[in-house]
Amino acid sequence: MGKFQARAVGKGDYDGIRKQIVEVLEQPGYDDGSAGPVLVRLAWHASGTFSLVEHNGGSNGAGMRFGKERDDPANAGLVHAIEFIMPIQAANPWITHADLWTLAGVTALEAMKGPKVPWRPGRTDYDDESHADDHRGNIGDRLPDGALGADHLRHVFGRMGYSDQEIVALSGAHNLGRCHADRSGFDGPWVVNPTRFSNQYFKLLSTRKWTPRKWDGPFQYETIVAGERLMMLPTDMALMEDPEFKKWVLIYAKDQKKFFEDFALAFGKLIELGVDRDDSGFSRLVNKAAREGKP
Ligand code: DDH
Repeated sequence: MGKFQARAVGKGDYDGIRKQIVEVLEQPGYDDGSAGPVLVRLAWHASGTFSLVEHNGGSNGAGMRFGKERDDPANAGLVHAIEFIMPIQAANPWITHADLWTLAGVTALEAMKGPKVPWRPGRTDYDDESHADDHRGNIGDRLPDGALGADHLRHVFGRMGYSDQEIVALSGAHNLGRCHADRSGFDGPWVVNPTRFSNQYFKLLSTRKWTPRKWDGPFQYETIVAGERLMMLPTDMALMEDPEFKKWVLIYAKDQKKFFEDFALAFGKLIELGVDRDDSGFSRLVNKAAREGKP
């Protein structure tokens, strides 16, 4: 693990927090040497539980600190992300966990040469698990299942209010990081350099020949690039199989600038899901202590 030492900065000094997040990213003994990808995934899983219809879930509350959501198999491994940045919150109790998790995601993206994603503070933390459950209901089936296809993607992302184009743009996050056999059961990275954000994922998805991997793990696809085995989930391949999705895969494979612009908009929308601010800028679904300025 890195030699990072968290420091207290003034209340509201989000740039001071960002600097420390950038320092945390360097993790020589972990995965590909960076905490960045798993921090992006933390921001996504914190937010991607939102339901437009039921109006619950979303990035407010930081419910993943509590048993039920933390232990959801879909969130396996995200405890590492939470632990990487925990010292920053411990040194700066004025920032909510929910704000820190989303800020860490956008800061990591930018540090990995991705686009700048708009971020605003104001998320509040649930006081306890029962509070979290009140607002979240049963979130177990809300995050996508990599073994499924295009209908499932439209169902999951439609529930959050996303279009086909936005689904494809967001899926480009798989330029980063890897699957871990001991977390999701799937295995390997999608691209050769998984700590640098780019449109490689779309290029590889649309140009390589992908074949089923012969192994005793879950069904996934593979291709070999420069001696390295890369992977795609069935949900990734669904983006090439469905004509509407494929159209956007081909556009993003050719035009990285367009991908970055669309990704920044879709990710910015993601981390605001369920935040529901009032005039003070704080979320209505509120932890009273945080609202009153207490740690
Ligand atoms: Fe993902 N993702 N994701 N993903 N994801 C995994 C890893 C990462 C799906 C499944 C998996 C998004 C969409 C989908 C990231 C970001 C985003 C893993 C591997 C699985 C499985 C977990 C593990 O074993 O550690 C599926 C299915 C979908 C979908 O159907 C669309 C989106 C929208 C994002 C986003 O950020 C906007 C990142 C980053 C990772 C790498 C994590 C790591 O630890 O490395």
